[in-house]
Amino acid sequence: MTTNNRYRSRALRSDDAEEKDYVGFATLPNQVHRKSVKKGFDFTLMVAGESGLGKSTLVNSLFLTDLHKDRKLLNAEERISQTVEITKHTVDIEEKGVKLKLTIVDTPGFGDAVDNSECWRPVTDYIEQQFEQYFRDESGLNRKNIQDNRVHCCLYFIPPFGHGLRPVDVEFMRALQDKVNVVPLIAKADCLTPTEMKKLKERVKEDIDKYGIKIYQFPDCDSDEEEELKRQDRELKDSVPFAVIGSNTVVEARGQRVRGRLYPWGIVEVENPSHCDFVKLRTILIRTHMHDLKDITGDCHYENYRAQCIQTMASKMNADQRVESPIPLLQISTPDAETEKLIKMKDDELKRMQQMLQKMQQQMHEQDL
Ligand SMILES: Nc1nc2c(ncn2[C@@H]2O[C@H](COP(=O)(O)OP(=O)(O)OP(=O)(O)O)[C@@H](O)[C@H]2O)c(=O)[nH]1
Ligand SMILES: [Mg+2]
Repeated sequence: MTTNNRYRSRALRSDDAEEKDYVGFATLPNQVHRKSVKKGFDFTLMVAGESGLGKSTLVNSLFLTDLHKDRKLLNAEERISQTVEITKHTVDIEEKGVKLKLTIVDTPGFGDAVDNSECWRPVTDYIEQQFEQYFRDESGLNRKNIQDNRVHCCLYFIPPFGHGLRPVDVEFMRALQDKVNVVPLIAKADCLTPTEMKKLKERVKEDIDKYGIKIYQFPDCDSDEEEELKRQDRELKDSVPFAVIGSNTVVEARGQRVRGRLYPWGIVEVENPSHCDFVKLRTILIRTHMHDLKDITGDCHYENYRAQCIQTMASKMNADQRVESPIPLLQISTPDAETEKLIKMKDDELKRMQQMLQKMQQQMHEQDL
């Protein structure tokens, strides 16, 4: 019997002695679980940052999990070329019966133009367009099958070559911070020694504080969690900004086929925790914090957008009676004098009938006595 069926049959049994005091609402989490598993999950991840930092390579490494399909992996790397426009890839993944619709939004890196001011604009515009679409759908007639394309997380790539954040990084992350969950990464971690990496991470963290950049904040672990879990949680948080390495080639290391980069002096393994934080990043994105990232997107970022939209619409409506809103509004007509008279007549009639009913009830009551 599957776990779900076991729960269901337990919920249906009512003659069980130990279930005497069991009304049944304890199965609510299982009901929710069943429903969400049936519906499936979705998650949208975006990458942004300077050109050539390995954004497209990393997202390919993140979700191509089958190391043995090396042909496919090699082809994937061959295919990766400079990203010239915002591209959306959607894949349906299934693991142990749980379906996930994963969308990756790859953005072209900045840096090629002489003037990089407002280089974040296409990215923030894209995020807002998804909010706008969701807002329209949510306010429309068919709210049941809304396609949710809102971006749940943006991985921002910081170059490994500098001494901290550059003004353009500060500006870019600030432009993103109120629209999406920003997770900062240090790209091409194989370019730095462990000591250099430690120093750069500290500088980046200092800069994030100094410039008041709001990055995604990991929720605190519950105080009654196991010590081991708390330790893992701390380790994850301490690793921010995550140092990552991307590769789509499979190489032979210590007798095993691993995803990595082959250099004349050795192999850099993408999934080796002593080489980079790739596994930690994948853990937070997929295993531990996907739901929280989605919650914050809906409850904070989208909610802010929605509130702003409604405010703008309201002030527009106040300013002039013509409604020019991003969504079609229902016209609420004010009743004219004739309609008001009719409503009043109906109200009076209703009142009279109620009084009559009360009288009849009273008479029946007196007869009974
Ligand atoms: N050393 C090193 N090179 C990498 C890494 N990841 C990617 N590269 C290489 O860097 C180059 C650029 O990679 P892309 O993934 O195209 O970079 P991108 O950020 O998508 O670039 P744009 O599309 O122009 O924004 C390629 O030659 C990759 O093989 C890494 O972790 N370390
Ligand atoms: Mg790219």
